[in-house]
Amino acid sequence: MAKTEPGPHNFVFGNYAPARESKDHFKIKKSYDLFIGGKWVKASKKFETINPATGEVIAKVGEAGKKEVGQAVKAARKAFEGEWGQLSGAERGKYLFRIARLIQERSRELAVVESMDGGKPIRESRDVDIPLVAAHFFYHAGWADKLDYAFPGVKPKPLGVVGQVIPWNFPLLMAAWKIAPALACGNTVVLKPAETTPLTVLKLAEIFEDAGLPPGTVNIVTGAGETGQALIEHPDVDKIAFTGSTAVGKAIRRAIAGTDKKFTLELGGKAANIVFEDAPINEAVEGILNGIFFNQGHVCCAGSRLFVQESIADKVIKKLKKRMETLIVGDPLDKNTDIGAINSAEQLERIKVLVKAGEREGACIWQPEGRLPRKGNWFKPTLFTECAQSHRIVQEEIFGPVLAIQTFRTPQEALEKANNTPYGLSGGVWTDKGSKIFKMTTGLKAGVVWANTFNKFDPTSPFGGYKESGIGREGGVHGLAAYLNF
Ligand code: TAP
Repeated sequence: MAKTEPGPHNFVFGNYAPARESKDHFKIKKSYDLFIGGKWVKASKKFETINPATGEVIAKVGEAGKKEVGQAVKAARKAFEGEWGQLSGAERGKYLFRIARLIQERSRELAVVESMDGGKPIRESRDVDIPLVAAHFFYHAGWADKLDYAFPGVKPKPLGVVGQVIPWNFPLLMAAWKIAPALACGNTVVLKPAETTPLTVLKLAEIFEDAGLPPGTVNIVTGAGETGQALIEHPDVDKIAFTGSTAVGKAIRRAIAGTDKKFTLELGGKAANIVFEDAPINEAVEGILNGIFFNQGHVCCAGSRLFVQESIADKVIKKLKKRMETLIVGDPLDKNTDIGAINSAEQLERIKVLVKAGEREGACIWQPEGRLPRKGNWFKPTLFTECAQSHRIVQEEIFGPVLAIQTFRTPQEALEKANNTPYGLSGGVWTDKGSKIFKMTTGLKAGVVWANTFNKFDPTSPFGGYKESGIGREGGVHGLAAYLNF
């Protein structure tokens, strides 16, 4: 394919005609209220949610204060002690199946809104996020009437009202990870989505209405950090389920210390992706790209530290650069796009600060040629070589499309370097040898380790971290246990 000049809105190598997903098959309202007790309740204040690819306002959204959070918790308590709490597991399962099917019916709409509000490429929201959202509801629907079999010999009981706070990188998927198991286990929910990505969760509330979910079973309070804090601190919340940064996770632990609230915290990460000389190199290169550039690197388990065996380092880095030159950065709604917009101006600034620190500390930066779109928040796919263990770009979570590369000679050296981080969420190993896979996966201090693949998710599989990456697991039977009293 001929190399062409990059166009004004695309960072393109090759003659790709735009293939834009249409926005005319659904409606986004100009303004959204809070979803409390099965009704849309006006908030005293509103804030704007912005398309990070264009800078345009998409809609206004309610900002819940302490009073509205209190109303939501009250509605959730009423539903727990009333209609929802009295349903059998089989009846709860029917609601979850209905919600899963409605998500599938509205999947195109949900995918487009997710890409507009958050900036991720439509290929990802269409092929990864939304199918997994439906899968989480289907999976947990199946458990709702089988909890006695999941935990034989103990009659598990729901916890009560669950307060859930989620981040902006997988807005609807994180909501599904939290709401589906909570409901399957018989709890009721108050959920706060992230300030920059409230829209798909509000659309999920419309789906709850369409499914006839009893009022108050799930309540959605949009807002910023203060809204999350009001929910965490509310005395009538029985459990906190939080996904977000380690700093806020620590603040939450301090806030609930001395209470009998249960909690799970899914926090940050700095995963090591380890490539041995006997790995299938081309596949590993694709896995490295997927590991760090999926969702612009806004992924808690992103393979942001690459460890390559010294003997193949030059070859792997050369192939990586060649492949990075073909990545298309641009319009999230274009089906050709590989890397979309950075979620917010604030996050873009954080990425820039850490990348500058990498250069200042002596690492060697490389980015492909090309021009970024003029409007919106963008960052080129970036790699650093000559990294040291002490560099900030190796130690701190960048949460952007930035890869820090180091080399190693022996498996032991790779393990020592990989585990030298405060985080312990995920990791990856690329090798042809099964025995090496076992050695590395058992030696890595991480909750999830992929072998010869990366960033694969499934509702049946527990997910969560060690050390500063969090406490507790979500998904699978382990995830159910976190929503039950024994
Ligand atoms: P945070 O800034 O921690 O925000 C997460 C959520 O908490 C948002 O809804 C946020 O509201 C809210 N929040 C902020 N301050 C709060 C407070 N004091 N009390 C209660 N809630 C508060 O994280 P983020 O920047 O949105 O997300 C990125 C982080 O999430 C990364 O570190 C990433 O690794 C982590 N993450 C982890 C996982 C798992 S499974 N481990 C998955 C995805 C993301 P606002 O949005 O309004 O600030």
